[in-house]
Amino acid sequence: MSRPYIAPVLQIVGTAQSEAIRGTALNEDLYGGAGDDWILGGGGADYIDGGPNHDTAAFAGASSLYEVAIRGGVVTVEERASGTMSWLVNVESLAFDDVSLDLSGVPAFSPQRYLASNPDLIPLFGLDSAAAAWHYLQYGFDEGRPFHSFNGLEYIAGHADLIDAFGADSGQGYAHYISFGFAEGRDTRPFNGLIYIASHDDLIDAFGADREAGAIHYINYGVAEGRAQGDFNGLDYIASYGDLIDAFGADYDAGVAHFITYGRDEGRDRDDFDAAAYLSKYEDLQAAFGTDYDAATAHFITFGHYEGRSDDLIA
Ligand SMILES: [Ca+2]
Ligand SMILES: [Ca+2]
Ligand SMILES: [Ca+2]
Repeated sequence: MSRPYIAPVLQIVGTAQSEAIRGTALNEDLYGGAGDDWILGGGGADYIDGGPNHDTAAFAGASSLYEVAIRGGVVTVEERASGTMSWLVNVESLAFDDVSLDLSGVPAFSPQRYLASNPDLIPLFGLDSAAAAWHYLQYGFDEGRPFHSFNGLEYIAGHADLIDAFGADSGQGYAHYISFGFAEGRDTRPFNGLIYIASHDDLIDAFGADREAGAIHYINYGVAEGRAQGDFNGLDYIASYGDLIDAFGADYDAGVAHFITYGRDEGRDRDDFDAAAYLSKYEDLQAAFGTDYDAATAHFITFGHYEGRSDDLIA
């Protein structure tokens, strides 16, 4: 049962310090900002974003007066008597008069990341975080919408002007895509932190299969060092080995991660599959895929390997 969104009458924005923030009986948006904040909505339908660090949302009276629910990364606290509901993100603890509730296991939720992951919602909400979080709560969760598929660091890493403007600040990446990048038609996945790591032996040693660390390294150091973003191809790697075909199918990122975690140390080749040769042998594949080598490689992994086809021009 969905409820209408009620816009707040007040916004209260904290500082980067740890602090106590008190709302009123009105409907408010309360932002803790950085620091370990203690936030009291004070009644009404409040949107509370604790921000970074360990934050506590306080509610007057005993816990039995309230109903708490968790949907994805959004927590709701409803007053049983009135039915008034507040919704909270990035809050790590709830404090009632009689008891505290640990929320540290609830995943982080960025309304802007949610919008960037669901571009059809960008024209509806723009930078209105409270309304975006409300949409997730009322619709997005049940619709199975993703809330963190957009990667702000990889978005920045793939656009030189954004590296200059923002550095490794994922939040700026979300906001830029919502405000500008979406309308400009910018590529949302222009850089892959795993491919970057897999293409440089020293980064494999330093980071393993940590794609965010790869993006941060490229933004902070790699671009200035003139490093290549990398051309490791997860499908070509999988197609090179029958055991990987069986294990991963045509899962590009799984192939890249396997090479980083195991394949390099096992002495495996990065690419021992010749997609051009594979295509050249089969007219039906040429008709289907033209010169799309990735599509041909995916075909080999999913079907060709099991049909006894090969990239071997002699056989
Ligand atoms: Ca604060
Ligand atoms: Ca309030
Ligand atoms: Ca927090």
